[in-house]
Amino acid sequence: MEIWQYLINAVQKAGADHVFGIQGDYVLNFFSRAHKSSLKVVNMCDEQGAGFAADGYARINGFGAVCATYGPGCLKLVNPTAQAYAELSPVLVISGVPGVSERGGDPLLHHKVKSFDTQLNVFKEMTCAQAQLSDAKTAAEEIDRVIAAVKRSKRPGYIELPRDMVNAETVVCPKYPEQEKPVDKEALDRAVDRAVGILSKAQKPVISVGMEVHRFGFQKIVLELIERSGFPFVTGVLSKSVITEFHPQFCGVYAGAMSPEPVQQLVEGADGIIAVGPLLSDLATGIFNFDIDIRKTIVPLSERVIIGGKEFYEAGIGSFVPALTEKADLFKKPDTVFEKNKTDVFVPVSGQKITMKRLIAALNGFLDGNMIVVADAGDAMFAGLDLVLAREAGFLSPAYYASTGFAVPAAVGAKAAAPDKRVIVLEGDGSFQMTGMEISTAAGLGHNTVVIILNNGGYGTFRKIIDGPYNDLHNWNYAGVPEALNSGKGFAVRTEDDLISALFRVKDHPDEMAVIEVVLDRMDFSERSLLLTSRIKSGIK
Ligand SMILES: Cc1ncc(C[n+]2csc(CCOP(=O)(O)OP(=O)(O)O)c2C)c(N)n1
Ligand SMILES: [Mg+2]
Repeated sequence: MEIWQYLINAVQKAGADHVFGIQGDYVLNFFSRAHKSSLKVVNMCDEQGAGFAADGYARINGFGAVCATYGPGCLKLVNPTAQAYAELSPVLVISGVPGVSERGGDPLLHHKVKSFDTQLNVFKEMTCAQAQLSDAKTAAEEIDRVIAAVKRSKRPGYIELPRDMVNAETVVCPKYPEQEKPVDKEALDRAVDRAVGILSKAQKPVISVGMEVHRFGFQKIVLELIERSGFPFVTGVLSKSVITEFHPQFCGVYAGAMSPEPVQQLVEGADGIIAVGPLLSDLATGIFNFDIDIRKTIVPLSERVIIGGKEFYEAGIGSFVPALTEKADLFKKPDTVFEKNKTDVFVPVSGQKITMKRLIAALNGFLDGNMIVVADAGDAMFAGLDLVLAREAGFLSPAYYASTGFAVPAAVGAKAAAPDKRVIVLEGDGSFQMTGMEISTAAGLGHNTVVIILNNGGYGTFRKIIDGPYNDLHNWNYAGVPEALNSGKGFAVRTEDDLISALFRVKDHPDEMAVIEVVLDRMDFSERSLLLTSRIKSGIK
């Protein structure tokens, strides 16, 4: 089989039927072949957008791919690949590079930086495995090695395809199924007994569902633990909606000091916490402000379990959680009464200026289980944490690495991965000005995406920390964007009535793309954003 064909087959076998990217002469041959294959190639406006699209696709689909040319193309993928690495998104980066036969004497071929390997060296910092397909004999094996590492670790991988190797014949080697690491039954029993010891004494237990539950596909076994134990559960900023938020035991999104009062009390007042697969970043904990007794915590991770803060066992979520669930009779609390995060009901007040708080209340009435929300870094994400979503994994956000400009391109990937769903983008004006042009890609693909732009005149998040002209942006006619694209409908929302009529119109036109510009006061922030920035400000002083 020729290398290009093997690579396309391998991407498809890994689970992706789309690849996002932009071509260039080093990747043109591969691109044209991919276009003719059954893989769907999505041409984006910019490589950074392609990287975010592949990330959004991978977060929903479990594997994504992006393809770019050497140098200026692929180096624009650095930021989205870094985000995918930091937030466990399995994306394969494929770069067409100068041919093996062109490199003798180290010529100044266009797009080269310092050496032919500069790009590879950069990507080593943000990928779990790398391969240069410069030897046809081993190319197939190398492709398999990188893709297996991506699937296993849920981190990006990197493959360079020299342009003179695209049509070289590679040797297809037999596949051996990956051996699962055997479970140490004794260690597992010890861990479960110890956890049962904590939980059986707990009067106010809680389960916190973390990001790894989604990334490694443990939703089913965690849901079983939740239901058999009867414990209330919360999610975190990176795991919002991993389990449906319509579940009767769901109480809200916990983020340390950046949490609504009832959710903070539920978690910090607990005397037994099962925190499954968390990522305890600053943004997930209100800048590390959380008052939890570590001795009462049980933290199953993908490959180990930490109990009481110090003991490590050779078991991970996959074996530990079902074993703990089996003993649920020893600690279950089926009749516990717990307080949930409250959501406001939205009844529009005529002529009333729209605010962030009321927007979220209105969206809670608008969203349904057929929608996926992609919220960008900034107040879109903080405010978005209090949206209540019926759909599992219906909320995507770069809540740790926090690269602004994620949402519109990620929505292109999300829609490609879930074509029967409607994607709702929630993002700030600043983020939209960074990568919003990818709405053109969405329009070209006929997507019915709804982009809600929170226009607060600039980088609002920083106004509360240190304000100045560096937080201001030139104002656009955001509602005019669909007209410029010859696609979709634009709305400028200033009042509650404007908002409700825009949302009705959007619901009534399920096939139409829409941009809803929500004009907010410059100093109108969500409660969570205010809590966070006051912490940051006190750290800066
Ligand atoms: C790529 C990138 N550049 C800069 C930042 C720093 N940053 C964080 S929030 C933010 C403001 C974004 O503005 P907007 O999208 O309008 O959101 P708002 O703060 O107004 O809610 C910026 C620039 C970042 N996180 N990522
Ligand atoms: Mg803004």
